[in-house]
Amino acid sequence: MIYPIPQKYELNGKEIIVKSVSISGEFKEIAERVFKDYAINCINGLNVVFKYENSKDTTYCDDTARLTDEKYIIIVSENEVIVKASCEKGAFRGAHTLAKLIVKNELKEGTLIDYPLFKTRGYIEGFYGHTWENSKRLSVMKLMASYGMNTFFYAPKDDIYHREKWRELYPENELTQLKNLFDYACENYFDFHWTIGPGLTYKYTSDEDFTQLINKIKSVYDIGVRNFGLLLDDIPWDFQYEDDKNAFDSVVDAHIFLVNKTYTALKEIDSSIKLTVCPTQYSGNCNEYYITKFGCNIPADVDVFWTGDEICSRVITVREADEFTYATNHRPLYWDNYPVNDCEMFQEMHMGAYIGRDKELYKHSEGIISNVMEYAECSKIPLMTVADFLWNPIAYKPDESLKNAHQEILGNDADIFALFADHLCVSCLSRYASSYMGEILSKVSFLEASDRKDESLKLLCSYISDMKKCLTLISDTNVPLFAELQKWVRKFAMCCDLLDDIYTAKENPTQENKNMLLESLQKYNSDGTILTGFCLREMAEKTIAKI
Ligand code: LTM
Repeated sequence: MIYPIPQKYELNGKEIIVKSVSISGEFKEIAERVFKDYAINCINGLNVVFKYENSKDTTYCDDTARLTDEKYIIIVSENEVIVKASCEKGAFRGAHTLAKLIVKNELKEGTLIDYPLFKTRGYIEGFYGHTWENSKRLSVMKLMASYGMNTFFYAPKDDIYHREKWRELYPENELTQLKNLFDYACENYFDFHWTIGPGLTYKYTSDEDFTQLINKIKSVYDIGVRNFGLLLDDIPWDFQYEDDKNAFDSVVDAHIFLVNKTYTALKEIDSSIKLTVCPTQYSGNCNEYYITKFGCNIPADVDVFWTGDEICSRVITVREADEFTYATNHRPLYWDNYPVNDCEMFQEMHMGAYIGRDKELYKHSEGIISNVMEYAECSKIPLMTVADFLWNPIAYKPDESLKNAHQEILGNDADIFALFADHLCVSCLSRYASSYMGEILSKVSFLEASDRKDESLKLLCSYISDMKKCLTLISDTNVPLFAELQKWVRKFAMCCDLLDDIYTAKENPTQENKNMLLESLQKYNSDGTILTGFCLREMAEKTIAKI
């Protein structure tokens, strides 16, 4: 199977082995660019025609009752493949799918019809912590484009020009970097949203502040950006200035005033500008005074960010989405705080599959924007699962999507890496980690309790040996993913030591081995990095108690 899973996959005929292709048609250039990334030879091979077709077939989705520019159709016959799309975006998506089919040797005669279900599918660099280097930004964007995402929000809390020094224009060098990123987004058919968070020091009654805000936005407009975000999250709930206190009844009135004024000013600059806002209350029950008043008093075409019933929500439901829409006159655009692991979550590594979001949300929201971790390489893994869900939530299977994500990044090492990844999934989505380890350790205990000590030790020994192979793999800091995971790798090494000592104490339950195990358990527990679930500690404690 290829990911994201296409909507209508009827390639059931004769298998077609492709060694190289010859591309023609209106979208030839786009297709060749995409195929190059998959190392597919584009000379003298199977005829592939990328055809422009503007019809209901290539533009309309029954499932969403919406027009889309991302739909494509692939028709495969023995001597030819035809990819039909109504515009470049659709052709780009079709090229990725066809390339994946070819690379995975999954091309067969038949027809594939595909389109995304969620309209807005993307991620936001919106965390506290080290901002991503531009090279990382490009690398994540390229990958996510190949997984069908279409939206990026630039909102790093630690970019001083985004928040702290919002009044200051970007220095030339930084603006050039931003332009490079914007251009790259365009090449990859991403909607690029640049955002500003002035709320820490903004004076709502100050004309000068407003002029500076618009000037700053205008400076980014001048490099080509047309989508902007005004982020009022994580700012004081009180007014900072006496004049503001006297001018507005409450903070929400000041925010409504600012959003409307900004909206009007931006539309005067260019009516095509899109504005998204993040209110100061961005989670909750949807019936609170702030959010209802805020939503009902800003223009209908301004998108409103919402993180769900909590800042980091375990589940997001259709019912809550509808309540938000009812209360605010806006369908929520989810700022989903997963996989982000900043602030209090800094000891966790969020690499589990995306779960807990209603499949039908695509009919009840503007879309989902996933807030990433400061670890760009690590973020790629959960982000691929987010992308799979957003493209086709109906067919989405979290475990399979995660497995594919591991394969995408780790290739042949994916299975061994999974032994480490088993522990990296404690997050707001789920408090449980180490499900595979849990299975093994409970089998070990069962065999031991059934007086099958040899079998029990054998199983434990084989698991420890696999864990050590995994440790060798992930200790290679030349691999960017593993370099980012250092803190968790160190704890994984302690976990392997602890398992070793459990084994030794079980095999030879002497006082000396008991003490060694106690020491290693204390060492493991004193490191705050979050790794394994309770099963490991439980086994260590029970082993100690028995001696
Ligand atoms: O969620 C929002 C709207 N704002 C901040 C984020 O910047 C931050 O990354 C997350 C997670 O800590 N929480 C927030 O409140």
